[in-house]
Amino acid sequence: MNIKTTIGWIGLGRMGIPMSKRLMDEGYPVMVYNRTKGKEEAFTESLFSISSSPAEILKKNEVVVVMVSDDKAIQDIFTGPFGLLSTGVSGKIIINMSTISPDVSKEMALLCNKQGIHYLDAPVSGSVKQAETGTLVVMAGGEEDAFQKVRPILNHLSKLAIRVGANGAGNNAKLAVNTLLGIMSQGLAEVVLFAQQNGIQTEDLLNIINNSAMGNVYLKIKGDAILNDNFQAAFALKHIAKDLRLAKQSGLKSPLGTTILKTFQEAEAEYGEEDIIAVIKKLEKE
Ligand code: NA7
Repeated sequence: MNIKTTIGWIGLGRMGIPMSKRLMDEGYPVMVYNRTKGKEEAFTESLFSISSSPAEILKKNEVVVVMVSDDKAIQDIFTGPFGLLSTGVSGKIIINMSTISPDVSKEMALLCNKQGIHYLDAPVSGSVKQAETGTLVVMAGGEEDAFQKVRPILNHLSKLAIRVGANGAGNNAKLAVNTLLGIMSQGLAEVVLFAQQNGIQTEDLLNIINNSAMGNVYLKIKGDAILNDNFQAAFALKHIAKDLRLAKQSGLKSPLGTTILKTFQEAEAEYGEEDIIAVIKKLEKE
């Protein structure tokens, strides 16, 4: 796809801002829309314009990327008044990068296809830092042709963009990946607390884990967060609770999956806005 492809970007949250910025920095003209006004003040780039509705975004751009929080947000943006599907235009490509339920994704894909719009579900693995550095992992569901057309755009956002099947497959792959994220987060929190109870310094335990065969980037980052008492959300705990609920709807009923869903749901009211690893504060109270 030509470098001059115009991109409409919907959703200027923690992920949407750095991701859309990257495309502007790559020379794409980007038109942005966010439900709450003022978020666009984050941009100093010249190649952007502001839109007042998803409908206008679709009319004026070839490719539209949607990066919002959940199923409800997607339904509002696609089927609400002045939503994407209120326009009647065809031939465009919509890339839905939000983590939502595979069922809602398939429903939106069907509505888009009826209108001659190509729909790709393309959620990402990675957080704000990976969004800023273009090192996310994109897992896409939808037509191969549409995927190949937008691949140059996805390549600017990610270190790996992979098509895993038809519509909904990207969402299911994301739910699998995030279930592992939840399991690893709760696992790390549990062993840190266990070691503390037995008089082992957290720093020592993390040093051991990081230098063992189990050491990995994720455990290092979250271990550092625990050590520094830094629970500012890179990936909000409320989002993992949402993803695990979606995984359950998609059929996840394994022992660990069931356990972490319960933990994160219980933690959500108090720590939902904090980082996923704030689960340690909930477990500490038990
Ligand atoms: P954030 O930072 O919580 O941002 C959420 C975005 O979604 C933000 O732009 C919201 O607009 C938008 N939103 C939420 N509800 C709606 C509705 N009903 N209509 C329109 N727009 C809405 O999330 P992240 O950027 O961290 O994460 C985005 C996705 O990536 C999510 O699926 C994660 O699981 C992974 P607002 O500014 O509130 O008006």
